[in-house]
Amino acid sequence: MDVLNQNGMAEALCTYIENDRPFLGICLGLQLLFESSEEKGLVKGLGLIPGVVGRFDSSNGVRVPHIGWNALQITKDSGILEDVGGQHVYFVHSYRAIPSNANQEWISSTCNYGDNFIASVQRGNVHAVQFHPEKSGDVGLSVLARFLQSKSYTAKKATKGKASKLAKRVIACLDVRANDNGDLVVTKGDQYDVREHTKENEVRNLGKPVELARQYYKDGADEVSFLNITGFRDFPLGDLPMLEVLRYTSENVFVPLTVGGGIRDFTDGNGRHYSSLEVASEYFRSGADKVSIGSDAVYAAEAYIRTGVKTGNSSLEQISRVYGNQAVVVSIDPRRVYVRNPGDVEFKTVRVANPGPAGEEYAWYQCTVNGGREGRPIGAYELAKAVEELGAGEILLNCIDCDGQGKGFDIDLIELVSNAVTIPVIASSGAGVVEHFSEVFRKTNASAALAAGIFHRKEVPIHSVKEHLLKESIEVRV
Ligand code: 1PR
Repeated sequence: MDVLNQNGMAEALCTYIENDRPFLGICLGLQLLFESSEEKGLVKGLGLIPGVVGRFDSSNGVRVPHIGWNALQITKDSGILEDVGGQHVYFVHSYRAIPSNANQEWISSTCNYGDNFIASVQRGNVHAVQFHPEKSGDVGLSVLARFLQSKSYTAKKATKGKASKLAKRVIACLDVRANDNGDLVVTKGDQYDVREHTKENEVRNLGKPVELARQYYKDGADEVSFLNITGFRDFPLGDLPMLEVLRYTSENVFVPLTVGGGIRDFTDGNGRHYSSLEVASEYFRSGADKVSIGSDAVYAAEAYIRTGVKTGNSSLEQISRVYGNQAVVVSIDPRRVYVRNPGDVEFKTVRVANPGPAGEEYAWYQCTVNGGREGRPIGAYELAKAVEELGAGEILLNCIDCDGQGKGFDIDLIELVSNAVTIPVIASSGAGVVEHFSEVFRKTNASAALAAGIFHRKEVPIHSVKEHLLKESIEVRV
């Protein structure tokens, strides 16, 4: 709104909309049509629709940000949402507008997430949607196509979809790094070891990142993550192929893309300083929807716990301040450490389902940096709570012990962390069969489950995972 006001666009937009010219607002583009928003204090909007945009209330049990796929409840036919009733579309936001008598005439669909909120509005040729059609797969593309056809809309009877909860997400993860010839390849480790155990000891090569991402999109992945696993030692903006991977992928993949690896402040060989915000901005401009921070988030959490001070300078704080919490994922790489008694360590422990090698009944989960190479004096539980306070919008929870083992997710760890925070948690590491996905969703509060090896090796297709979850009455996007 500041920018629109400064350059005179706010007034021009109001005139444009009042003249019923074709308009499609997306996400903030819907929110700015309202009178005001509580985000960053009370900010005045364009004031075309009565109502105040407020934050979701996490005290009624929902995780904020609202990230993921929900079905729409169509309340009137707006032309562009034809056939969309009951289908899942992708949302990512912490603030929303609430239906009221005063704004009722505008509402074309609502969605339920803790409470009922406005998912789309329409009057004449003016449309706005809270969800992201550009990230909602074929359903979203059809919404955009209908808007672009720009015929005059004649009201038809609205199709009502059935009530829907937030769907559980299935995410395909591509660990990417340069192989010994300098080509960017998708690789996959066993407990983070990505080298073949052969004489040549080469980096395991499981395919090309852009092609695989496209395939997973077609197969029904709800999200695709790229982790530049050697980003911690190379300067990511020097890694132009990674930016190209994002650019090419986003031309054909219309679900959210996350990119991680090496996001931190950096000074190059010529003494030029790059802030982590600049690094992240380049990723966003190249097509990423979220960035994922690993090592740098561990250092930031350690400093925050030690001093109790939020400096505002960590990568986590810098990026979430500008792009919003929902754009910042913290990727945790913990390793299980067994102990006999909870009092043996200063970190939060869990009673483990399977005792340790010497019969230990408890474990804590030690965070690591630099791709698991260095253990740090902080537990996954403590880290998760600290990064939520510093501005993380989501946690990608790996587990070095389970990575690549195909024996199932670490339920103890995922339960521990997902109960510690109110932001969404993505369970990662260890998926081997479809039943592991239903297990993690039944036994923990994870919002999404991520897998790599089983998809790359074509052992379990994504659609089989979804079919299984549906059979188990777990809501997913189909
Ligand atoms: O520390 O900010 O530079 O970020 C580095 C990022 O790279 C982190 O997100 C870290 O998790 C990741 N990473 C670093 N080294 C490795 C490695 O494997 N040697 N990959 C690595 C982590 C773990 C998962 C994996 C799941 C599922 N990969 O993302 O995809 O464990 O695997 P599975 O289904 O095959 O079991 P920074």
